[in-house]
Amino acid sequence: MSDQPGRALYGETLWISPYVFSSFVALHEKGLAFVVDEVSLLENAQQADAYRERSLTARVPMLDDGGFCLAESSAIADYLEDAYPAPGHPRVFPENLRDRARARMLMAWFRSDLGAVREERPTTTMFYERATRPLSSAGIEAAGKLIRGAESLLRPGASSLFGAWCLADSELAFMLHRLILNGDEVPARLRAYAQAQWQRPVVRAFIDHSRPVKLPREYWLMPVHPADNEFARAAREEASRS
Ligand SMILES: N[C@@H](CCC(=O)N[C@@H](CS)C(=O)NCC(=O)O)C(=O)O
Repeated sequence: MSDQPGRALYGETLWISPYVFSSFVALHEKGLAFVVDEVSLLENAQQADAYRERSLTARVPMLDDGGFCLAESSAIADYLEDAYPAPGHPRVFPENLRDRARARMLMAWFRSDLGAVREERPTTTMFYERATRPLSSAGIEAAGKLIRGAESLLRPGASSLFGAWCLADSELAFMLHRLILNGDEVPARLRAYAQAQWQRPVVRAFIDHSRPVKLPREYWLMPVHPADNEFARAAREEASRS
């Protein structure tokens, strides 16, 4: 664990966490220098005393900003916007109050709803092997809800939700890529928007970051995954056969 005064983002070793992605993008877009300290969730390192005490949540991401530690990606984004405001630093949320509220609404929505998209199209299927099963009816319903929400906010031809990039654009592009990369249906307009957002240099820096070539076998065996998750179940069945 980094003991340098300065700024560190605690992420994870596979570089597949959507929440670490959010904090990584926010820090970069703010123009702040930081190091990434990788916590091995596979080895349960988030439960080590020192990390648990500093993060309170024993989860990643955690930001250490000169000794001030903060977990929860949405709190990290809010803190960065307040601690490093415009005009000295680029905004990560829209300037307009209502757009800002909408951006935060979207980010809260991605974290609290649309569970079937997150479960059936986990980030392992974006960065490692693609999903092999079609979306279930719950998955289709959640994907439809995501698509309808995005379509009603994104004006035709717009390359960002609120007139200029904000963190909700990167998060929406990330959510849509769960579907796009797995060959699920996404309307052309949204696909074009998400693919353009995907090319943003900071987004690419996360996506293209080196990660283990193969998804470690233990990943889906981690107790943190719900027992009824199809990927966790398949991994347990495979482990019991070998
Ligand atoms: N709501 C949290 C979610 C963080 C989260 O779920 N982190 C996962 C990695 S994607 C984690 O640390 N899992 C390990 C554990 O819960 O023990 C946020 O937005 O930061």
